[in-house]
Amino acid sequence: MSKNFNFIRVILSTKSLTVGVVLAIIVAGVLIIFSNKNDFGYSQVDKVDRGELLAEFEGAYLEDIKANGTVVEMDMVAQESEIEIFDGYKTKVWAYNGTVPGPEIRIKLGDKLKINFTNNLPQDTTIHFHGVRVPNAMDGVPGVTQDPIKPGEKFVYEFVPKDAGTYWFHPHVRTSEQVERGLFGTLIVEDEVDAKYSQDVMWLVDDWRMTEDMQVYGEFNTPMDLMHDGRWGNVITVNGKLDEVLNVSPGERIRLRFVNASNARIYIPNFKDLEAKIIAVDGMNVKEVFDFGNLELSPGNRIDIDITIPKDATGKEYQLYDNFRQEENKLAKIRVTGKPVETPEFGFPVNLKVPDWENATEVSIDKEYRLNARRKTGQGMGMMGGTEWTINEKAYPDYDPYTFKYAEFNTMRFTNQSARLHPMHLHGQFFKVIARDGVAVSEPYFRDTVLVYPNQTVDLALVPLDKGVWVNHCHILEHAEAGMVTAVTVE
Ligand SMILES: [Cu+2]
Repeated sequence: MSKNFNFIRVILSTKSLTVGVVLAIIVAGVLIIFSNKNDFGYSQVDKVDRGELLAEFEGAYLEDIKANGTVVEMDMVAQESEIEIFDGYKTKVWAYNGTVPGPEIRIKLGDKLKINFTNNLPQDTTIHFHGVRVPNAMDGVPGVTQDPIKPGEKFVYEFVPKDAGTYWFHPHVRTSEQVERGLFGTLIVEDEVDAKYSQDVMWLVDDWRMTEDMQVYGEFNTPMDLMHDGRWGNVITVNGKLDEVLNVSPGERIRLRFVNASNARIYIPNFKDLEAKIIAVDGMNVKEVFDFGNLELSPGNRIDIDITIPKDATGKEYQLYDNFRQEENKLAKIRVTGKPVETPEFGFPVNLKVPDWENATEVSIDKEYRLNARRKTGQGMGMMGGTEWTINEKAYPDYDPYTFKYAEFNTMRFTNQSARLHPMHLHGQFFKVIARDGVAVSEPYFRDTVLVYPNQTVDLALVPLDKGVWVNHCHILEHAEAGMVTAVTVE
């Protein structure tokens, strides 16, 4: 106390006027340095050169792709349909071309995909191609990139995907209802290496909330689902089946692709007694393969793995488990039969150009997204049950758009101020996680969806190469329906 008092007296003393002026200048300088912050309170001082980080990104993925001249054209109809999940029971669903999952579309890198789409649903709809870098007008977001497609109307989706990998598609209108009813399919853009695997197989994981007569529970966006982690089901299927089995021979080398099409359920898929390496995440090849079994598969995420079936495994079955929560779920299995076959020999299809960005946390945070919930005011207890999910205190369609700079090194932070899970998905871009709770992390891959745990911060870096307005939302579909959507403009 007395020291402070003396300090003030020194400044005020006329005899010490010069000292006072000098001190005042120093204090003002310090204040200026510490007030050099952006709207979110983070320092804007970059401790490393953004140009160097941008240079590290060079060649990580294509800015644009040259079409090879092949057009893969197909008709697709969204319609009411019936499928058999439980023996002897017809479950009413909404489906693309009558099946759940919908079509597994396989094209080659450089092919143009043309989908002549018809909406025969009783509601408006659109199709969003999750993770695919498409021209903005093909992104399927009503009110942002296109008008909703009305019942009975048609729309042509047409684009050349810029990246090989595992993708999927689903509606972006009343998504929590339309996806839960069965509207989704997969898009695999094949690279040359894919042909070398003995088998290349999709395992699409989904959960359903079913009634006792094996029908999709018809209340969506319930107050409970909105307050918590969305609609977790009571039935889990892989490729629409309760007991999906992949038959293999010993020695086969398999590419297995996982897609999580659930509204809200998160999985940690793993085989307990079969070694498998993760070779791709969210479509893109990783820089270094790593063990399968610890990575979350959140709604929207994809994981591709490379498995070699041991030569002495004839007669064995390998069970795929989910261990995200305490209970253990059995998902699907691999059954080994027959005589051993030759194992295809080739290196993992890694992308050595994925930047390390080891110093990325030395760059200031450009944009912050605070994720939170609030009671809905004004309208009382409506369909949303009174809970709204907000990004920066706004619930979609109210939002503050952010602008990211095209082809520059940008950073962003998700700050989860709630006690719930939020797998955040950014359309049209890939990003890299650089820190969690302020601690640098090294993920050797890009993503398009990242799970943000309760009260956690996740920092990302990205170099946007695709211009347009892209939504950025929670992939727990109930949270998105209740407002957890914003948009970024890349220009
Ligand atoms: Cu969420």
